[in-house]
Amino acid sequence: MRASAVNLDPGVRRIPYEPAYDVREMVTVEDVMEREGLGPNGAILRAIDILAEDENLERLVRGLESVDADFIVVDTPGQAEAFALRASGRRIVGAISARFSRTTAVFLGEVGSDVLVEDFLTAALLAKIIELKLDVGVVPALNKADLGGGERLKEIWTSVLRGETRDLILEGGGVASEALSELLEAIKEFRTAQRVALISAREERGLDELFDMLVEVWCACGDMT
Ligand SMILES: Nc1nc2c(ncn2[C@@H]2O[C@H](COP(=O)(O)OP(=O)(O)OP(=O)(O)O)[C@@H](O)[C@H]2O)c(=O)[nH]1
Ligand SMILES: [Mg+2]
Repeated sequence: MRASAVNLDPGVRRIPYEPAYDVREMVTVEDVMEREGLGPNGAILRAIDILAEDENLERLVRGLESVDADFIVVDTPGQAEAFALRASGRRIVGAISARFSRTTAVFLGEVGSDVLVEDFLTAALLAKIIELKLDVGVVPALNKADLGGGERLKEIWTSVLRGETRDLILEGGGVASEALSELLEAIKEFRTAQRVALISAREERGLDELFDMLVEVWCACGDMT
């Protein structure tokens, strides 16, 4: 099984892998800041809009087609809201999934931040909203498991996916937790994923489970080609 990585983040400076294709050949956040006089946030949004233009999308899909591998891992911008919650980002995902039928998103949370129950519930709610907005399957994964404390966060996130957050508000406390819990409860019917992969990219742990979860998504879509 051969896997290659592709960089779809126009804002990244250094990447710890050799990308088989890199969108920075079309646009970089740095250039956009310089050229259009934008700040970093505006420039990220603008760069994603530029990538979503017809001509660039075609170039991106051709770039992916040129990759000689069984699986392509596409590294998207870390600002998930800027990417997945905007029309341009979804347009990019749509163009990729129209060409590659098994396109599946991995929503990466991380251990070591958002450790307050309430903050983690908020992150899980964001993951859920992104799952609803994207027209592809989404597999939740919790990275940096090597930092410790991952099991507990995995449990919390799994409860969120299953719509079983009632007990968690006791731990988090406060009106905001309660409101969050109600929001999560309200959208639980739309859930797809049922579990979370606990992984460590650094120690290459949990990747088999993540892969199994991806296979399950592909099987559920009836497409194993
Ligand atoms: N301990 C630990 N650190 C990791 C792991 N994976 C990545 N890191 C580190 O976390 C830092 C941030 O890297 P990423 O989480 O990949 O995020 P990024 O790609 O830099 O940022 P965005 O794409 O903008 O979100 C880097 O210093 C990585 O070396 C992991 O599994 N364990
Ligand atoms: Mg990144």
